[in-house]
Amino acid sequence: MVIIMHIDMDCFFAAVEEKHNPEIKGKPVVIGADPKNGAGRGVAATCNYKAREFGIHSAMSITQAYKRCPTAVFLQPNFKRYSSTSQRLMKIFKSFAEKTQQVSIDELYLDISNKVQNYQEAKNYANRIKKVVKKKEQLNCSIGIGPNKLIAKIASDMNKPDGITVVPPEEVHNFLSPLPVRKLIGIGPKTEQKLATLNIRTIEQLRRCSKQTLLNRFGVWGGYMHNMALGKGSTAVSNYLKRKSIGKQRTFDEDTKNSEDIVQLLYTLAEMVHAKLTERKFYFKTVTIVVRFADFDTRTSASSTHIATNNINVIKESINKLIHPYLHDQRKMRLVGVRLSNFTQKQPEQMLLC
Ligand code: TTP
Ligand code: MG
Repeated sequence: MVIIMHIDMDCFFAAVEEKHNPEIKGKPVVIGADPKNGAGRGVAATCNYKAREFGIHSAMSITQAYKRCPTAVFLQPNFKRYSSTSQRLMKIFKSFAEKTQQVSIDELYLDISNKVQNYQEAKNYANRIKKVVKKKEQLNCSIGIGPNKLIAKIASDMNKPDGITVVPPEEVHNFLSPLPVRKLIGIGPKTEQKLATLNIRTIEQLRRCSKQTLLNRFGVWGGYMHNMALGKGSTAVSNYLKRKSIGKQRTFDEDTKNSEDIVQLLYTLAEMVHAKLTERKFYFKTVTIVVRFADFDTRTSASSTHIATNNINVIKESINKLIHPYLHDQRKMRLVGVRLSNFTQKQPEQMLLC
């Protein structure tokens, strides 16, 4: 039986600050830009749960946060501190499973299939991990456990802070049904709005919608969303994707403004990066092109897909779209490049999902 765990630290930056300044404990704490008595610019990176009671949240403008709670403790981020804490935490977490995958500074997946026999044992295992983290780092985390990464990730967010949420396979549908579609990975405000026009607001409504309707409306992404609504997701927990990008660039023999030559070279570079991609069995989401003009002015432009792919045509279509504005520039080009990034490694079962 596959059992996946997702761990996410609670109000990470704020919790680290509270640990370092015990005198601010219990007060609302906001980490982010300087509010300058209400005239500041920038946003809140995060805030502790006390500050959340005032309606403050990540990415809110710092002036708005200040308005909601002027007496909060406002601190500028100390990234070095967060990064060293994160490194120590990850070391602890990684001692609990052979297969782990860190996804951000404060979260990671663990494949604990070979550590526990069932979901009850998984819950006990989660409690053990939480205890060690509390003892060694005096920090809280929340843990989600499920049959794949999608379910584990949604679950870890359900009982924050300091919670554990266990979703065995037989409970996946009931667990997902009442949740808003936004809980699914990749569904942001735009897709949410489009789904609302089809009267789809909950994951149950998304599941009940015919896959064909979603395919017609959203293309491959629609099919993928439907699979998520059914609770299907990846079980690949791997740190293997160390490489962040695969890129190639070439300088023209002579600076040029000839669109055909430019696109032709970009296509050749696309073939080259694609060969490397398939060699590594990677799937990408982001294509970036680099353009350097004769005066050395260098520009990059990127586009991303919702779903990771290894299709060369996607690279070429992105090139066509991204290069277009540069072809109208008066200047000649000296160099072009193509870069792929945002990698995943899909399992064969997931490829069938799309
Ligand atoms: P999150 O895990 O999203 O948030 P959190 O840990 O602060 O709170 P929660 O208890 O809900 O998990 O992000 C981890 C850290 O990343 C967060 O402490 C600060 C940083 N961050 C930003 O800098 N900007 C952002 O918009 C978000 C969401 C997070
Ligand atoms: Mg967190």
